[in-house]
Amino acid sequence: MTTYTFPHNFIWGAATASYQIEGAWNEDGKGESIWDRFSHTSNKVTGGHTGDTACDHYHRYEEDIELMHRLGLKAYRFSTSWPRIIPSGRGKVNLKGLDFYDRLVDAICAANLDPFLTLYHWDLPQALQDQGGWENRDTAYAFADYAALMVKRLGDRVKNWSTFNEPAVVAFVGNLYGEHAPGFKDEGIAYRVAHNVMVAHGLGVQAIRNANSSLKAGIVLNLWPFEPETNTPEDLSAAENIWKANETHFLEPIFKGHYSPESYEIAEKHLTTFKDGDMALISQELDFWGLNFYSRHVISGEGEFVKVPASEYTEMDWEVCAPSLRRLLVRLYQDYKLPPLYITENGSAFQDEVSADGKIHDPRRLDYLKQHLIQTRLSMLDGVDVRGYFAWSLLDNFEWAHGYTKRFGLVHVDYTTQKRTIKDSGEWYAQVIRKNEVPE
Ligand code: IFM
Repeated sequence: MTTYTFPHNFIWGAATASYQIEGAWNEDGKGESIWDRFSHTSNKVTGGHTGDTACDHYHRYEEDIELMHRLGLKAYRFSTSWPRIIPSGRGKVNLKGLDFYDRLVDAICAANLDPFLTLYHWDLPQALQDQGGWENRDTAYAFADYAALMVKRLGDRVKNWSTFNEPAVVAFVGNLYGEHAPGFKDEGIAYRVAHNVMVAHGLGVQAIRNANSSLKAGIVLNLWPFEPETNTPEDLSAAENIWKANETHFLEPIFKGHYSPESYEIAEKHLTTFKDGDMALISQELDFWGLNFYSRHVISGEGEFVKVPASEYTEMDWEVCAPSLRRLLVRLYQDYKLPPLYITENGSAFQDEVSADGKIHDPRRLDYLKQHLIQTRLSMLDGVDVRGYFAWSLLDNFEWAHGYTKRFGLVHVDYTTQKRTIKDSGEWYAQVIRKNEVPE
């Protein structure tokens, strides 16, 4: 039996995001976020679900940190809710909100976990959306002020700071496909949002470093490789063209300092707020970057998405294809000059049942995790500088437009009682962490 041993300093973690777990949507002075507004609007989220209570982490964070401790995690990736801290997005600070994150970070550190903080995981203050949201360049400056405030308060304990989680989802799922808050379906808005979010990232990196030069700053991108259905020249070129038009939209500006010709062709006419100096701001050197990887797209010669009959698909209808993670990583490190990498999210949604013994046997999630960890290790042996891995997610939680119908957690949450139960996959992950190796 092969075992895959990881370097002794490899960081094993799990991730969550504020809106998906915290609840307490209007407590202790918190302002409304675009996700509060969106989920409170009918027909936006499956079943009319909202994040009003979610996993009630705002009140139960100590219990959740105890769970992380039991799993043996070395690090915890979470995001802070901007409207909890600055209810109107700029100006007056809500001290109770700031105190919450202060207590949270203290408790994370007391449990010997390394906090990895993301400043923006989609819950924009609604007050800023009312002034144009990310389409308004001023939001980027407000973001930088928020970043500086957070660093001043938490930078003595939090070393790793990500500006944004998945800017592509922010821009396109929220503003072109209308499936996420704020729910627009407008190509122009989407491309302007994408650009302003990158500007905000650049300003955020500056703000983090100006506030405390010893910190590490990065960004988290979600990337889906586009792979050909077969190796015919038609399939290969169709997949490559779609990759370039879609997936390089953030990669090239951030890591090369210019838009790729393929994505700029569409973006250019919309970029009314582009300013000289933007690309230098956007492409500042980073200390690390995060990759959120879930699956791949398979493309036919006609440029159509195809399903692979022999493959397994998760509840999200995402193909399980771990080797494409390794192929993606190797390609990225050939195409770009990249800083060290954390896999900041990776995981799978499957239906779970609590069995008679009270346990959650989730062999498919366990196997997904195992296959992706093996491919992560293989990519490291290929030379990719992966420093850590964060499973998505610590807890079952609010899966955006799908509400609570998709469960990604290592820990099961009963949303009626808020009882947490570590799933088999979570127990298995704990053993991997303990031994620092993955058995085949
Ligand atoms: O739940 C999300 C997370 O918020 C961002 N990345 C993908 C996950 C699964 O869809």
